[in-house]
Amino acid sequence: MSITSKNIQILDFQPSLGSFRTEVLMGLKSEKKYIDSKWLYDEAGSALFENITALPEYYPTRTELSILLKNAKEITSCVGEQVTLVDFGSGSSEKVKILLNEMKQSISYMPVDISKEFLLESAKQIANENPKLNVTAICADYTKLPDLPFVPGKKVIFFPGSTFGNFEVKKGKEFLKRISNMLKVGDGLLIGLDLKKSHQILNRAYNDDSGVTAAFNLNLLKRINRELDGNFDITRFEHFAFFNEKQERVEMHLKSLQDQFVTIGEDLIEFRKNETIHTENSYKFDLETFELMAKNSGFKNHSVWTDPDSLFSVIYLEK
Ligand code: AVJ
Repeated sequence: MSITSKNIQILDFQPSLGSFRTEVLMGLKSEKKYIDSKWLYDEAGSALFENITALPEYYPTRTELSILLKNAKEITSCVGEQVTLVDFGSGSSEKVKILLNEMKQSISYMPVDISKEFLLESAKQIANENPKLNVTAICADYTKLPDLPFVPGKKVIFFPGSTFGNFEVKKGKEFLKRISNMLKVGDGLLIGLDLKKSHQILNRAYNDDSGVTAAFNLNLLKRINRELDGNFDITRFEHFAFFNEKQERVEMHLKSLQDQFVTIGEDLIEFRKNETIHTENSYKFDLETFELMAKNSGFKNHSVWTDPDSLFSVIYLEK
């Protein structure tokens, strides 16, 4: 489906309800229960994530914004001004606005997000605010996107927020290779990565006092109830997040508070007390390791910007 109006075009590859059901049941029937973190982002989940980004404990968003703001001129001079910016996981598009502000030339913008309502709202707003900008909103799971629409000229993929950290190491390497294959020589990837730091800061960031992260995690069960005819009693599950030192990642789980059965449509799922559903990984990086990974995926030069406390980094990689 493709709707056209003024300077905005919409391409809809939203994952089907069937694929949500299939993945959920597969994950809940496996030995170690898991559900991929992309399913956290329905409309309610995306709104809850926006609330997370404003929490005092959740340093990544404000730190990345400060890096982008402070270095906007330098970053856009690396990225170039006449480019198509492809924004993976665009959400509210707040971060890309900093770049678009610096890019005075007319360019085009392609936000890609799995959460349709959120995507359309922010894409329409950007299109209205920038009448000369060509906006193509793509509703899709960007890990499954086979290719991008053809655009003449330079393309830069913007992948902020350390969302790359959701990938397990092998998947992350595959993703970088795939991105690199989507790009021509001279195109680029501008990526935000969360850096390794004290466990205390990390644990606090995913266990905020006001319980917003818990609500974000538990919303996944509510979503299953709503969309897949589930009967999770969310008072019998609890948010559980911690830094896994060996794996270098924050893990988010939903822990069953008792032995119980849950039905999803016709399917019956058994939980033992303290058994968990693994709902997210959030890897924390050191720059040397990531730069090596990028080199091995076909990227050449890179520039790095960080904050004074080295909490977060923004990296421009050129193919
Ligand atoms: C949007 C995936 C980068 O991993 O920090 C925030 C999501 N999960 N709090 C992250 C999230 C719990 C976030 N990413």
